[in-house]
Amino acid sequence: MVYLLWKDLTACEWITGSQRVLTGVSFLTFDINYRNMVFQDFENKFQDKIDNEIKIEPKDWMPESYRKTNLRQISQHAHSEVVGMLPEGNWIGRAPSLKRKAILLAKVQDEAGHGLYLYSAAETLGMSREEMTDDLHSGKAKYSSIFNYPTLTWADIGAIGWLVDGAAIMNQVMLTRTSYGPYARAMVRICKEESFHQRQGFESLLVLSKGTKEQRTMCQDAINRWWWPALMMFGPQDSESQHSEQSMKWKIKRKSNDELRQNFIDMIAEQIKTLGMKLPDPDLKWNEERKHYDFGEINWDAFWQVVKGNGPCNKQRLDARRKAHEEGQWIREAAMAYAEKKMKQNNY
Ligand code: BYC
Repeated sequence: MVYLLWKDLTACEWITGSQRVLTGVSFLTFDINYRNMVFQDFENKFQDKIDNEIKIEPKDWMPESYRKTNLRQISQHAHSEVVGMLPEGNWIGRAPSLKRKAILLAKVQDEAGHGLYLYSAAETLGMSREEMTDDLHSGKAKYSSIFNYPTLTWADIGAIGWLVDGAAIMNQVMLTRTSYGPYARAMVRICKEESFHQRQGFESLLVLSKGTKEQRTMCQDAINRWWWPALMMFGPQDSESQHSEQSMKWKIKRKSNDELRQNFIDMIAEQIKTLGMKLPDPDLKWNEERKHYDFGEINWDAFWQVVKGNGPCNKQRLDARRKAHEEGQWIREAAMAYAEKKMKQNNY
């Protein structure tokens, strides 16, 4: 475009016989200024759309860093759904009744579906599913810290449903209004399914909380172990969150990490009363002035250790994903061969 303009300008000056000659240096300045002007114009229009709640769609112009931020977040989110199947899948064969087994199977299948919608949304930003999978397996891409803890007893499955899916919904409801269209639309269905997941988790713990002494102890123990990791799901404190400010400006995120964490604590601190259990935080206390619960210090060192790959199950989780991928190679090949055969039959 700039080249054409330069050509037009010289042609025009030649035609009008202008004596003015643009030197190499002035052309360069012109070129840079022109590019900045065009870019600024695109960027202003882009931000106007966001400010006016118009969704950004795959073929729309977007700043490269907006594309990268969405790609990073959506693919991490997809990986979390897929890795998140592992701790729960661990209990499918050991669920205490047929009813619980059927519910758990359905839930784990839902998570696989969420992963697929999200990978598809991320692909619209120009990265293939294969590349995203490779990034997960090589450790380059992150997934939620929460899935690096073991599921030691049946009560952990209830605690995951209630606390982990509960934290996920708190975050994801705002994502149904995120500025990137394909991500927002994927989140609508995901949220509907997640709210069923949370309720089934709570109901499962409610049964345990009304059960035998051993069942009540098991329920409390699971809550003790999942509480702090669930709070870490919302990410680092706002003061340490490197992406929040820009993501809020672009309305990728609509609430900050700390705001969502506080909303979650306020909700759970009330719900636990129905269970007759305790949250493992001696500093948890209603603050009448703030109209929120105060809570204790989160162990951020432990959080960053897990994020960096040193949590209790990081290695196990990635090994399981790599193995599943290798063992699924023949299925991918068979699906490709079938698709090629069909295309030939239909003369494509
Ligand atoms: N774990 O600047 P920040 C589910 C990283 S699955 C690991 O605040 P951002 C379910 C962060 O990536 C639910 N890493 O980042 C499935 C960044 O590092 P990079 C999963 C974390 O993106 C199965 C750095 O720390 N939900 O529900 O503005 C069964 C600085 O953070 C974590 C989603 O993925 C973490 N917890 O905000 C059951 C929701 N927190 O990337 C349930 C979508 C932060 O620069 N994601 N980091 O290397 C988000 O909303 C945001 O990405 C976050 C972080 C709020 C998580």
